[in-house]
Amino acid sequence: MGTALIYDEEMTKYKLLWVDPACKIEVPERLTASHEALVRNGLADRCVSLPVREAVDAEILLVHSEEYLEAVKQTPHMTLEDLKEFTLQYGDVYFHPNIYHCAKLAVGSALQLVDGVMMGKVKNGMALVRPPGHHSMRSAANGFCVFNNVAIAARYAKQKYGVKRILIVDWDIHHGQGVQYCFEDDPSVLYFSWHRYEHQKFWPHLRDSDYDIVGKGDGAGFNINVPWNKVGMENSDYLSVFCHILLPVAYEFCPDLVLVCAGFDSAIGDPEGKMCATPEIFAHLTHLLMNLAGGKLCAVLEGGYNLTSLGQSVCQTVQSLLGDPLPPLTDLSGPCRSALESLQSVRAAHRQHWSCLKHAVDLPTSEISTKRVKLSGEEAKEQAEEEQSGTEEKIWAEPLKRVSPPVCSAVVLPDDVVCPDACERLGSAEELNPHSLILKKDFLKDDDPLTAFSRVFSLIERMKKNEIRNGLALVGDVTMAMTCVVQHVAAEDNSRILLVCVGNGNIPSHIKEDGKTLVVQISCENTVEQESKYYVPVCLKKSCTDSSGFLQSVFSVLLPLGYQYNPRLVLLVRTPGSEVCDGAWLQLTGLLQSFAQGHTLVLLQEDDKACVDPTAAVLLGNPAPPLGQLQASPTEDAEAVERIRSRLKDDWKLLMTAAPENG
Ligand code: Q9C
Ligand code: ZN
Repeated sequence: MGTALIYDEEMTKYKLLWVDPACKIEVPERLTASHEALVRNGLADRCVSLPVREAVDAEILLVHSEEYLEAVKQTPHMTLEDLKEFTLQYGDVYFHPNIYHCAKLAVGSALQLVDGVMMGKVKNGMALVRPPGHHSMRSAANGFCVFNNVAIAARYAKQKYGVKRILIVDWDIHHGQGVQYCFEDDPSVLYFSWHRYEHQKFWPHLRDSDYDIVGKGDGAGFNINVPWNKVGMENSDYLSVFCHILLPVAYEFCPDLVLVCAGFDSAIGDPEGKMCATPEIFAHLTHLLMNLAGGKLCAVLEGGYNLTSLGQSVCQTVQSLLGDPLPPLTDLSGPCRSALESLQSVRAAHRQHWSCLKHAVDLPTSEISTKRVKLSGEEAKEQAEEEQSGTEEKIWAEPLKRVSPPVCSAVVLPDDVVCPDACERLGSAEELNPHSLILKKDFLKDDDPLTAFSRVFSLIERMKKNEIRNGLALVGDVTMAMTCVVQHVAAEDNSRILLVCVGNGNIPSHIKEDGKTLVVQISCENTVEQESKYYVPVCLKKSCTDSSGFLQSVFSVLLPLGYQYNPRLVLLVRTPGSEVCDGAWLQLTGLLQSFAQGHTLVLLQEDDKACVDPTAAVLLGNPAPPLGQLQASPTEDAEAVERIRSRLKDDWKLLMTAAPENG
């Protein structure tokens, strides 16, 4: 099943016909630049192209009033003077004789995408549309938006497909107040938005956009606003919000469908957003949402006004939807002070609504984080001056190509284990096929262990050469296999291994101390061993039966550590005695594909045969199955996770969720 792309040149056929500085950035080239970037990078051809259609009145009326629809219907017949006049009643928007037609196509595109995904024609997709939608309200155009494309799509999905819970992620740099107003009392739609706010000094200047606006009545808790009170937010700031707010809440909510208000004015170079997150961040944001709702994700274009940054960001998003390996994110120095203040405020405002935030302590950090607790003194002054003159032109590197290796998953299995679905059993390493490689020989149970070793080592070598993306081995002794692999890989320069060990068991101390291996062990045994910067034992009393505690440690500890460590290889190990292969394990496997360009080696103990097929399916790029709405994790487990974060946050700044006290 493929990825849908919806685009029609017709939506480039309206523009601003008079002088209006507020609207001059919303140009037809936004759409052509996005589409041409997809074509140029060979991405458009890899998508399933779905036709656009005009939305009908009944669909528009799912969100908008009859009076407003009737008013907009008149615009194609208006003179230039009438259009100007009509426009004046709304904020930061313009009308054109063809915009009503385009606005119906924009809504229709979002609905076609929802149809494609809900009917199972495609697994996910993106709609490139103009005009955008998230600012438009029941009876008002606003912020370049005429009809609220995504809000209508959400109501449509509920009505037509009986979808129970919808998550809307609005990563555009403006607050989608139209979406908020539409669903603020509705607990079936969780709306998340981050937005440039600057304590209400930034457009649309609404009190309603602040962190303490959490929804009304039954909808309390289902509206999450993350205000950015400074410009210049970076990848670290965006990732922190995903790890410490959005992902835990989204998994607790357990949506049946994810809609993204995909605006790219939150990327570097954008004249509106003035943020510094690179286009690659959208590869990760997209990927991090792709294991929710069984992978049913529809992204609909909103803003984005730097044509270069926009094109690159659209490509990153679509490549993740297509399942290409994730680009590395470097320079993750941790969130800045202002971002931490926002994070802390949002978590506090939502503590009473979400169990995953109930135990969040967010004590101020004892130490001032180094580089990026900036925006004080000289630097802040320089930045203010730069902004006033408006001359600063951001420069960033073009994203690297994301090359899919010819082989996705290679598997080392004993003879008696049945080949996983979608894999072909091969006789030898030389017979690589495009999808999988099965090395039949039993690893480490063999009377010729050197041969067995060499197979796994050759698998790793091929990963390094990017001939294979990932691998899975079912072995006689996981601890020994893990030790050998780590020694083998750590022997060379620049090897950083992220070793994720699920289950009890001793990890040899030389691994924990080699300085090249970051070990995260999630177990249910109290460890008396020495914790260190590179050995992070997460002890969950109920980890074997409770996915909420397990996932909490994944979002709030493992993902931040992994992002900051930027490993070359992820080694994911299940030690004997871990319970049967469950949904949380599969989610973990999927989420870890964020790192090391997807170079993950999974080691399973030979009695874990039942885990092979589902794990292989996730390694092959299928979404992990949804876990169901999560219960609150046991208090002691939640507290254990919080303790780890506070112990390590000075070494690993992405673990921070509160601003330093001093400074
Ligand atoms: N300096 C979207 O991104 N304010 N809309 C413009 C120009 C309005 C943005 C001020 C921005 C609207 C979909
Ligand atoms: Zn925007």
